[in-house]
Amino acid sequence: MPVISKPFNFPPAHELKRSDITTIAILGEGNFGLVEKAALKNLGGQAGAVEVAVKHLKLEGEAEAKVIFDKELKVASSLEYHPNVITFIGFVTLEDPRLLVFEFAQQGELLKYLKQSKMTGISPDKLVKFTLDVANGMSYLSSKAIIHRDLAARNILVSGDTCKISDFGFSRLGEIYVKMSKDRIPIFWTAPECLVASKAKYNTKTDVWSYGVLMWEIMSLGERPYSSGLKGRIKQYLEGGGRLTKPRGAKITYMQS
Ligand code: ACK
Repeated sequence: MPVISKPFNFPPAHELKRSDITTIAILGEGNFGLVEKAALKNLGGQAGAVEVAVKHLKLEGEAEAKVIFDKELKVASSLEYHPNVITFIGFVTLEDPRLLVFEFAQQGELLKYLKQSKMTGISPDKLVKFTLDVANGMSYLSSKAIIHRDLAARNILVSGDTCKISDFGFSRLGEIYVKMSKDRIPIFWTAPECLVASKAKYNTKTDVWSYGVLMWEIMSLGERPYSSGLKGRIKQYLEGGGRLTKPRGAKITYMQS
């Protein structure tokens, strides 16, 4: 079954028929419900089916899941094709369970991919290419005034040799102030100026901070940033000049100024 790896003639994201979607396998749990691999028929007059990833909105409870679903629908709908951003194909919103349908990325989450590559080996060139892929994708998002706010290796997908930005449930259009409950903040990826109880101000620059942590995750092959002991005092640690340590195994030497 073909995977959507380059743009072909299909319409912008639109309402899809549930009857055109056939589940192939369950991939895991996403931010607002189950994620499945599926086959989608009748896409833009394509003969046969294409592989897609389908995100389900949980049916019961959790108003928060619905909010995240709606945000992801809104942001994903504003995107056009970009090779480093997961392609949004369409949605089912007229009947339950509601679905968001994306391009299927064969190799799955970057974080798992990096951890596996500790066993299989991976070239430094490929790691550098991954960092460039994410930078290209983020440059596109910022050109559309989208702030991702949850940039991390767990939210990047790998398709062939290419990284694609995914998971727009916490993304916003334009510069904003948000009050977030503390436990929803991915603290080790968040810029220190946003580690406040209310009115955190996010913008492209705060995404750049997260991108730095993501580069560290790539170069350390999926290790967790910072020691877990810093959890309650990461803001003070960063403001005091503390930083991520050199990724284990990195051969980079830093120039003293
Ligand atoms: O490593 P994975 O298979 O990649 O496990 C997670 C799981 O669903 C929960 O998020 C996978 N996943 C999410 N979106 C996609 C996608 N568009 N293509 C392929 N796998 C996906 C993710």
